[in-house]
Amino acid sequence: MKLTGVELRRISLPLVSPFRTSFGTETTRDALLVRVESTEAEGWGECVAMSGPLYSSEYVDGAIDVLRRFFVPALGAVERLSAIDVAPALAKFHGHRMAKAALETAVLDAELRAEGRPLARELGAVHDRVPCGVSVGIMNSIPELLDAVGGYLDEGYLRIKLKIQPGWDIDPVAAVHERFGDDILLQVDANTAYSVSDARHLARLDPFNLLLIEQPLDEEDILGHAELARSIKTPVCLDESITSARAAAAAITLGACSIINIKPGRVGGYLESVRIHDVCVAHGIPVWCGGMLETGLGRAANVALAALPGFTLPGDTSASSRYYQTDITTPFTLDNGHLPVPTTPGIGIDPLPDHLAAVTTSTEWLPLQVVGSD
Ligand code: NPQ
Ligand code: MG
Repeated sequence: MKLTGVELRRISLPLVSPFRTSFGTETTRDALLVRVESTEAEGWGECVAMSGPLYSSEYVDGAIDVLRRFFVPALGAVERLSAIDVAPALAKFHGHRMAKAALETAVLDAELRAEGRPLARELGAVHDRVPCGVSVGIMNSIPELLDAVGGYLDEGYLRIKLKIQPGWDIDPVAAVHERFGDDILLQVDANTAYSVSDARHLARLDPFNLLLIEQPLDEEDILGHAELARSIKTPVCLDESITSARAAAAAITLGACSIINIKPGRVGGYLESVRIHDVCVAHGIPVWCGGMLETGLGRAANVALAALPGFTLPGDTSASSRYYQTDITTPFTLDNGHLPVPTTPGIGIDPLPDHLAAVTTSTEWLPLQVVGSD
């Protein structure tokens, strides 16, 4: 197919409650949606960058700029474009994986819609529903945390992830462990808040049989994670550090992690996500699908990925209601702790026009040259 234009649409969705992590507190999700139009079909991709460079170096205004000035013109010049051509066409541009992922996903969605093929089957999914966990933010008090965790368990979530940081780690984990026992699947995520010199402190999490500790150290500190992994019992899982299949292979080989969280935005898209999945399966490394507070568009695609056979741990693929009162799509709802894998062509879901219009803060249309066919 040939792209005929790309729309960059900013939306602002209020969160049901503030979400606090070691890098800050978010009260609204300011996201970027990419819609491609082609000679064959339209397609959607969600850019998971935050409005500020807090989780990673990418941020929404930067993503818009690099898409407008470099990525969209580069793809616009390709006469016969398929999703597999997107990453090679953009390879000369360094970084900006979240922006690349959004554009590749939109092209993939358009291509699959045109061919009538669902994303899950394209990626190699083997399940029709996926088990779901939930990420629980840092709270003001332990009673408040216990209430929140109890509520999520009542809703059916199959795994709890507690956000931690220095000063909010051992005590909240001990309290959740004491209240809900050893039967719940419990893990923690530090979003890079510690350093290797905290190893002895983090070893105090050992008694709680956590599934894993996610990204305790700086994203570039692979050797630090390897050292930490040798000195604590809790398995180390990497998130921010894993930016590609090559990075995954290196981290595994160096002993920096025994579990990997795959987020398609962080690694440049769903096609690279499958490669990471394959590397991990070959090494016997369990994977799970992370979350970036996606709307229904990004969530649908994540659920398709999470249905691949190597995704053996519940992901952060929570119900829409975990984050949003009103989503821009038909909401994803939990059924016995699971979300259904979409079965219709492409990502398998469409924005609801009224809902989308209500949360849109700006749109920009980037027309592409269509060469005459005579
Ligand atoms: C993580 N996600 O695994 C992240 C990080 C994160 C579900 O814990 C706005 C947009 C706020 C993206 C907060 C979960 C966010 C965000 C946290 C991503 O590390
Ligand atoms: Mg994380």
